Amino acid sequence: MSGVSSNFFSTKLVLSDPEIFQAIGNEVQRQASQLELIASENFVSEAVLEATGSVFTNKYAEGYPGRRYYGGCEFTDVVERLAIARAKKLFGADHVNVQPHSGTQANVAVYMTVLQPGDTMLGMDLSHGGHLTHGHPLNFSGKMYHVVSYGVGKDTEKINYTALEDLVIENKPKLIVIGASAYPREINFKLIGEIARRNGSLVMADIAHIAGLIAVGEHPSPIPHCDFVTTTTHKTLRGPRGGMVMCKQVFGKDLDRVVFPGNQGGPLVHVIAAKAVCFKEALQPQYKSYIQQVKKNATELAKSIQNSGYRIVSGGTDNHLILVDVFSKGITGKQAEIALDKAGITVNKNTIPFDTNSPMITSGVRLGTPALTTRGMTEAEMSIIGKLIGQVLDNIDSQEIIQKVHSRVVKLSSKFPLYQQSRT
Ligand code: DSN
Repeated sequence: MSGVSSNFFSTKLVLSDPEIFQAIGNEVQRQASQLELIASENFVSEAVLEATGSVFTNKYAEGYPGRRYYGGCEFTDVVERLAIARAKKLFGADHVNVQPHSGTQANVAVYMTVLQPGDTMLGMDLSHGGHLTHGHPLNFSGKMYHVVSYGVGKDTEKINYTALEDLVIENKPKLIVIGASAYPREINFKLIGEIARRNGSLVMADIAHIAGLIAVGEHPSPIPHCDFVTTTTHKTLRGPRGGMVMCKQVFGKDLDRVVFPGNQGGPLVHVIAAKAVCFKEALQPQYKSYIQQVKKNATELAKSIQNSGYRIVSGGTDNHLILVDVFSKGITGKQAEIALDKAGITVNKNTIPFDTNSPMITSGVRLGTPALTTRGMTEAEMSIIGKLIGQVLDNIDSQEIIQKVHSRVVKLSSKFPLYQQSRT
């Protein structure tokens, strides 16, 4: 049972929809018995789960607090105002919109606020750590705008700010997008802000991965330097699955109009309630200690994997994630992901800078520590997990070794229970 109460989830479903009840039960067990190292995932608190599953899912509330297109929004307004006020306090933002349904919707909202189709924007190449919505040719962003991509230096595997500025001077983008989904190093938002101002560009920081670190001062904040800051709320922030935009006051009205009615209809009020709960949690001192431990754990995990003989992209990490170059030892990211999955260690294959393999194969795997840190694991466990990862990667064709590692994974995870309390 790995520390999960069998009746943690509702007893209503078991009668009305046993198939979905079973799938949820299986997922609870999977999350509890495996080592979750996907850098963008986390385990929310029971309070966040409760708000997400609340009766606010029944409510239509198109509009904004005090200006709705539906009656009966008095408690919805309480929720949305609290979410906005807490987000402002957490990040020091001038203006906040908590309605975007996802990180992608948040980015769409900013682009539509300041760009016209065909305008030039600068974004980080996906294979260097960027995100699909930062201008990938298969994404709406790459189809709708003229995108110029920047990346990391070949020698350092860190963002090359000089090359980035050269691209800005050459292409005069209306918007510079800075932020990443697979970049283990600190981002110099101050310098990007200076580059943008020197060259007459606007700048948007997408902090989806590092929002939690920024909230507690464990990564420099983009707020003073960027016109817009977007984020998801479900990664290091440890809230419900959703998005948010923060911006300078001058863009607030236009941005709000783009989110609704421009892009979305009714907000997900139950999710906004859960966002408010997550922001309150992130304002507590325990959350800062949690994030500090996330970073220590990532550093230790990187060291342990390195000691097992694997190359860490850029030589280490400054945040919550690590990119491991497995292809330098002759295996692909896809093979590594499958073998680790069999051992109960969940990661995702990921391209590494200048990858020679396709995105479906890749030369690397991406690992992050937010979820395991939520479970209470510290450096001692990271050191063990790094060795277990090394054993699996060294023996991807040995079912015997993978099975042995799997037994150790089950034992280790059972010592760090997840969702112990029954809700019934
Ligand atoms: N898919 C997310 C991640 O895993 O980083 C980014 O949107």
